[in-house]
Amino acid sequence: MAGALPVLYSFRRCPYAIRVRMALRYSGLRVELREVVLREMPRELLACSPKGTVPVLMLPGGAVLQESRDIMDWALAQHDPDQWRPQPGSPAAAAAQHLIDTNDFDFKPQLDRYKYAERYPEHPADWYRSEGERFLDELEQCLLHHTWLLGERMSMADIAIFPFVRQFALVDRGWFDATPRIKLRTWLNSLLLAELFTAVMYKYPQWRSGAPVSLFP
Ligand SMILES: N[C@@H](CCC(=O)N[C@@H](CS)C(=O)NCC(=O)O)C(=O)O
Repeated sequence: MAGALPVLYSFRRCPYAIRVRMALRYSGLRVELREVVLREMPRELLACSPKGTVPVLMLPGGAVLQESRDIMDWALAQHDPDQWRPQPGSPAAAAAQHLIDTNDFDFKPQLDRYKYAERYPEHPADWYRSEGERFLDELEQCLLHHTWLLGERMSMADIAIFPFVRQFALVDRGWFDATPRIKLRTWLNSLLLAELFTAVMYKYPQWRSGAPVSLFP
């Protein structure tokens, strides 16, 4: 019954929401999806999550997950068929934590400054781009050793980071494709073509109070 499903507030192009939708789809979990517009956050969302960001997952018991990483963890804790989560305490777990932290706390602000350079006139866009390239180089180094960021299998690190690299590449795809990071380009292209990504980019109409329920996936 749809009323008993978790409710996901999402924004289609938001990289945090993309990583969450990919994790939910991979885990085979179904939610009610409420597509929002960032400048018109619905009051139902603000009532359960006053910080006013997406994604947010409201669980049927009343718990609210307000961070994309918590939502990914919640999904994978229920069903993780290909072991996306590395063994706790393993070197792979430490590597995943380091890469995702660097993505969220260093690379994401650099991406925002590169993408919206006109809002940060202290430096030109190229300067912000070169700041972000340090992380791209780190990813390239990982991918020189194996197909995916942590090894020969896709993991939650790939999915947590991919939507942000995608956005960085999209700012100037010609520049990105001309850079010598061949492994990173191959990695990005294979994720862009993956059904796991294309399927979660379906365009849902903006949700408004009283709208019919949209199921995801
Ligand atoms: N740390 C949060 C960040 C979420 C976030 O910043 N989402 C953006 C959209 S991509 C947002 O909701 N922005 C609205 C705002 O800041 O007003 C997470 O991991 O979920």
